[in-house]
Amino acid sequence: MDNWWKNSVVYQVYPASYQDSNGDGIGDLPGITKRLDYIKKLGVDIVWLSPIYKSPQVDNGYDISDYRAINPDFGNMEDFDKLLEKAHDLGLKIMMDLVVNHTSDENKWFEESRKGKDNPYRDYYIWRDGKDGQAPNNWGSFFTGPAWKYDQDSGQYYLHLFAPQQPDLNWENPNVRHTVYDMMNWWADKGVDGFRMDVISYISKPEGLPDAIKSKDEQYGNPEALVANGKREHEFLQEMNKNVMSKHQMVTVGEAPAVTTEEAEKYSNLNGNELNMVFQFEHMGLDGSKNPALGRWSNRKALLSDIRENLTKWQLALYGKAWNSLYWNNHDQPRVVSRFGDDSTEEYRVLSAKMLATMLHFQQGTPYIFEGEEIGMTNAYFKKLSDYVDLDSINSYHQLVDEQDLLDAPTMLKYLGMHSRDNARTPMQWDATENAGFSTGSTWEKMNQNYKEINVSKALDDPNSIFYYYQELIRLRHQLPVITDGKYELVERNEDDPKVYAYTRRDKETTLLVILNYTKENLERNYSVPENAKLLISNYKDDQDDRLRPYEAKVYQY
Ligand code: ISL
Ligand code: CA
Repeated sequence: MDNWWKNSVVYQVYPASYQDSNGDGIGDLPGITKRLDYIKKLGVDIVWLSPIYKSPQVDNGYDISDYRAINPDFGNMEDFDKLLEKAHDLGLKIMMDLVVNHTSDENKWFEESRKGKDNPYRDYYIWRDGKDGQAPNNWGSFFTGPAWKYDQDSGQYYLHLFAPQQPDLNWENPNVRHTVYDMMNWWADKGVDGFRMDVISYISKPEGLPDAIKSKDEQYGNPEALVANGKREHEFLQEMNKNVMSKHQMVTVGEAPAVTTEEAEKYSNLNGNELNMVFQFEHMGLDGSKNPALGRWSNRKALLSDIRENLTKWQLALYGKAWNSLYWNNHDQPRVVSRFGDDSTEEYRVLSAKMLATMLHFQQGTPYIFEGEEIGMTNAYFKKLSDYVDLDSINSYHQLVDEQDLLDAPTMLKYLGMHSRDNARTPMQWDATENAGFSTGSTWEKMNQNYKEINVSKALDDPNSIFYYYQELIRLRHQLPVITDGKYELVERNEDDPKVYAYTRRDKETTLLVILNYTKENLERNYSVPENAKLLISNYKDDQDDRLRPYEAKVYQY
């Protein structure tokens, strides 16, 4: 079917944290293969694998040293072929992560490139002379510090928007672009079904690489506004599409920080000459600090009014023009039940996880579920800095606490507990045995201590679990076209309600009415529900017309 991905649901696997098969404490491909039956049971259609390529793992595989080899910790190409074969036998598609804004500094292209100005690979990366003994411009890296690194031997600087070990590729160079397209075709010929494209909105850098705006007390300027959605962005993606996507049946999603709805209409336009959809980030920024110098580091709760306004904006803007992706979680984000829900009691954890799932899964777009979300895994809330392994968390701590003195240590630890990427990366909780059945060895990332209470085995034994609720949401999406195609509308006067979110989805035959209590309060609310409406799904066993119980979610069909 054309556009088969429109009523599909994607499940993201973070390979290092899914299932270890050989006791070295690191998840691997044979481990994932073994768990494909579980993923199939959930009912999803597509499995997105975070990077499995050869990599020194400075940024957990988002630093690739060989695009055509498997990271030895994860297995080898034969293991990958087996995984792909079993997935296809089960009717699951495999989506690979594609990280081509930058490579690892151990990639052979970069090793050549840094050999000198005359090397044929020099122009694969972004090298510049300094300015008055300083970096070429004032850009800061997204992982703290400057975005430029000086190379003694050649006397030039190279650009790295992320870690110094992640040099940015030069997309102005057609050889770079065609090398990337060849590599993508090689994977597609192998049988992979699509790509999730890492920070793809950053590949077209501005001419002249001008300074970024920066306030007096900031050490570096934030380059995001300059590098995102650049001048040649859409040209590059259309070229990629012609050279790769148009030749295969595949699904593509671009990770697109700083994307606006206007830009998304181009990236994921319905002509299909760029990408199928993009990940927008606006709803992920709603609980950031009010102080720009602190970025996302805060423990502020997002307001329902902000979430509702943002989701509604995207639903309306892209309708009939482009395609949304829907997500609460990924390997960079805190656990949604801890973030927008309530993990303070077992009852609230289960109710609020289902409420948030309902909010998202009845919207238009392709839903993404991050491993463990389907059992309501929570933030890890580590207590000590030494528990954290993510370079972004550790760098941010040192910058804000030690260098800039903007936060004291206990406050930053609290903020890490809310927003560190490690919260998403603690190993998958399979059962109540040691290390949650993830590994018999000592794990690369500390376990979340609550695995005896929250795990897959328990969820599968409980008919009221979050797992079966997600399974039902997926089943409904596959069954009811209105969830894929229906028009979204906010319920009248709902925009003023600070506690309840209510919307409809409608096609010629059917209307769905979604009503969600974002709070733990027992609310008096009377939403007019037609006589003939039937309750399609709810996180409570019975229905009460004029009340909304804590975190109640209900969907009527008429
Ligand atoms: O992780 C972040 C904070 O929540 C983001 O700023 C993140 O760096 C940004 O979304 C880009 O993420 C992607 O590229 C990074 C990699 O570290 C992330 O894991 C990846 O998802 C660099 O490749
Ligand atoms: Ca292993």
